[in-house]
Amino acid sequence: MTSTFTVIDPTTARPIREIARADEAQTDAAIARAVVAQRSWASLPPVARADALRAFARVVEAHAEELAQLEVRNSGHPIGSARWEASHVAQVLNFYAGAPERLSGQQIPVAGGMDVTFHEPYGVVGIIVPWNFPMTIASWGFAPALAAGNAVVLKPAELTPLTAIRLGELALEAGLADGLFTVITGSGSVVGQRFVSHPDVRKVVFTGSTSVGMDVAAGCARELKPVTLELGGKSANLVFADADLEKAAAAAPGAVFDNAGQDCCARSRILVERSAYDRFLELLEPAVRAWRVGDPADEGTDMGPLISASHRSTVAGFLDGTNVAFRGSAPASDDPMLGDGFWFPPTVVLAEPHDRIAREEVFGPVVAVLPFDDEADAIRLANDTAYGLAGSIWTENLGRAVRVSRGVKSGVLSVNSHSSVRYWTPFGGMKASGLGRELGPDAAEHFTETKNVFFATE
Ligand code: TAP
Repeated sequence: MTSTFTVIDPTTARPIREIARADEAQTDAAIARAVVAQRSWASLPPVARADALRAFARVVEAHAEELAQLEVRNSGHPIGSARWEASHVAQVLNFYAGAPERLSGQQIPVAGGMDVTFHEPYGVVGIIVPWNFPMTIASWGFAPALAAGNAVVLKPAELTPLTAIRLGELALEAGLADGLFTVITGSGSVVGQRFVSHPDVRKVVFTGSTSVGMDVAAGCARELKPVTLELGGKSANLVFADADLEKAAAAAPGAVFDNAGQDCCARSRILVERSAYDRFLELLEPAVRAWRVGDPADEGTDMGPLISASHRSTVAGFLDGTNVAFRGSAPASDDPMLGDGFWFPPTVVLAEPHDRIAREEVFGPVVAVLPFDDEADAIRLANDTAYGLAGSIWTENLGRAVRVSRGVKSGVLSVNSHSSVRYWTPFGGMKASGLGRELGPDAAEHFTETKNVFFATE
């Protein structure tokens, strides 16, 4: 009998659906189908692969509202965010639909002949996705991997498989061959590990926690298999006294409480220049209190629930012994509609650099605020973490913005804004935040290996 798991709506704590849990043999069978589908896919003319990906994008766009509603239900994402995410998947597919015709190799001058390089697809790529942004993160892997001529097997997180399952169905509806893009539901320790150990999966893309990512990387090393890792973060939001403080304070809640803080790029440390510290907190408090936490299906909601009861306990545990400055609101437990959801109010904590709350990733709506003395101290504190994913710098001094953005060891920084993700610019982390880059103009090439061929002419 096939084992199953129950998908829960985090807004109501009620079950949504039972999903089959694939075992190793079923995973192997999907990989075997992918091997066959990849050969035909890679032999198509580039324009045919481009057209197929555009067709997939059109079908996703036509089902964007359905995908968004599914994400609201399965992940508790506010409907406005979920709509953005569904459209983003279509945009990522459209962007990488341009890649098959642009994956040019080189012609290198040599004596006695001609030397050219080819970007060969790996074959089958295994993609392991976390629960926080189920469809967007999936698309960052599958769109460029397919564009480069690979087949994809994709494992969504058990907590949030519904949009990935639907994307797999939409791929077939769009005309992609059976086996070319297969979504396999099941546990990380079985399906995910099989991607790592199976000899026919030639590259792995993993997004998730740093601890599991290190295990995945170690397993891939044993197989000499390339791996891309997108892991955790403890990103700094640096606010200098010369910044537009009103603007910086108004933007700060969105930078950390978006998706209930379950965002690897969350600016979960706000570092404020000491001379502006009190004023900044005064401005931050009303912005945090105005952050609307509630039913994600409601158009006016900024933030929904956390993903699970156990994750809520983990997040709450981070507050033990901390100095809470102020909190926003969340639906009360006696709310008849929403009381059983995994609610957690946005929380602002005053911290010292050595505090756990200032060092570890909470992955919830909690932000630590710390003062700094000068530019050098700001860079030192920003870098005083194992992570290096994202960060923001608020200053009206251009020279300082350049110096600090070069000094902070993070993969994705933004000045006077909190943007992190544009599909046409590179994304990824330094240090314990990851290995390799996703998105941007070069992502399809990262799903290929270079072949060099010399043709003798004499
Ligand atoms: P993980 O527990 O690491 O899970 C991520 C994915 O890996 C899930 O699909 C999980 O499957 C699977 N997995 C678990 N154990 C595995 C194993 N031994 N081998 C192979 N796959 C395995 O993380 P999470 O709780 O889902 O996500 C939260 C963490 O991810 C946070 O630390 C966050 O910062 C990080 N994250 C980073 C990014 C980027 S872009 N850098 C984006 C999102 C999240 P199951 O279904 O069994 O859990």
